Amino acid sequence: MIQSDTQAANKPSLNVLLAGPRGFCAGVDRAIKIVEEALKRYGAPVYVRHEIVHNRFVVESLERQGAIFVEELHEIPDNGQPVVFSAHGVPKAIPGEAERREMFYLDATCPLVSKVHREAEHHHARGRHILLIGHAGHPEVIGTMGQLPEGCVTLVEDEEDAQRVQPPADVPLAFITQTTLSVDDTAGIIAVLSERFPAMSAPAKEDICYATTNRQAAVKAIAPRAELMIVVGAPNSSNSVRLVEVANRAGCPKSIMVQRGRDLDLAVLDGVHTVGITAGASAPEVLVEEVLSKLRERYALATEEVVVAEERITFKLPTALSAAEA
Ligand code: 0K2
Ligand code: SF4
Repeated sequence: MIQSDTQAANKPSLNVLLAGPRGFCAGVDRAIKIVEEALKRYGAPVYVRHEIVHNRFVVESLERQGAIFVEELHEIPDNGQPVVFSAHGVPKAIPGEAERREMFYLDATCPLVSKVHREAEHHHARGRHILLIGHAGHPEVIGTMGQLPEGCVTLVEDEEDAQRVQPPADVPLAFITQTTLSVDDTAGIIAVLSERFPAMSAPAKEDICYATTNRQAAVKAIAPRAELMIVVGAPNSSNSVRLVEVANRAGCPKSIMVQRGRDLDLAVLDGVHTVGITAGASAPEVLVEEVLSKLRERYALATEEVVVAEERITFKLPTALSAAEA
C-alpha cells in the first residue's frame, strides 16, 4: 500500500521504498533487554563488555540509564555489579576470567552465534580442522575463534583466501561462518573451498542468520527500483555494511550509510525520484523515522513498504533474568 503525505502540496514528491524486514532482529532485541532488565534488577552501574550492539544511539541511551561500556574485563572494579557480554559473543577465556574473579556475568551472545560456537566445538571434537569464513578483527570472529585452542581454526575472508588457504595436511576439514556476511559472497567462497577440498564437512547451509538473509533479500527486492539506497546503521556494524554493498550489486546506482536523520545531507537526493530505505539489525526504528522526518523537510513522501518475509522469532532471556524475583 502506498501512503502519501497530505498538506505538503507545495513540496516536490519523493517515492520512498521501505525494506521489510529492516532494523532490529531477535538477537539484538534480547541483548538490549538483558542490559535493561539487569539495570532494573540490580541497579546501576551495569557493565557491558563491548558495545552491546553496534549502534551509538542504543549505547548512549543505555548509558543514560546507568550502563558503563568497557572493552575488557580488567576495566571493571570488583564491586559485585553485573557485567553483560555483547550480542556478538566472546572467546571462552572471557567467562573463564569472569569466573576466576567471581564476577556476576550475563551472556547476551545471540543464540544463533552460540549455535556456531557449538558447531565449532562439535567439529573439533571429531578431529576436524575448521575454516571460518568471516572478517578479521570483528568481535564475532574473535569470539568464535576463541572457542577453540589457537591453531584449530583458520580464517578465510574472501575468495582469494579460499584459493590460497593451506590448512594442515591429512586432517579432515569443516567450515563454519560469521552470521552477518553477504549471502552471495559467502556462496562464492564456499564454492571455491568445496572445489579445493571435496571431502570437507559442509553443513546443509552456511551460518548466516535469518535476519541477515532477510534484510539482504528485502534490499535486493527494492534496489532495482531505487536511484538511491539509504542504509541506517553504523560503520562498525557488519550486517549494515553488507546492506550497502548488496544494494549496489542489486542495481541501485548509489547506496549510502547514515547513522541517523541529522547525518543525511539532502543534496544527495538531487535528481532522485525514488529512494530505498533499510536499517541494519542493530539500528532502532526511531532512527529510520528520523531519516523520514529529514526527507519531509524538503519532500512530500509517497511511502511504500516492500515486505519479503515475516519474522516472528523471539529469544528468551537468560534464566537469571527471566525467573521471577524471589
Ligand atoms: O553486524 P554486526 O555483527 O557487526 O553486529 P551488530 O551491528 O551489532 O548487529 C547485531 C548482530 C550481532 C551478532 O550477530
Ligand atoms: Fe542474532 Fe542474526 Fe541478530 Fe546477529 S544478526 S544478533 S546472529 S539474529
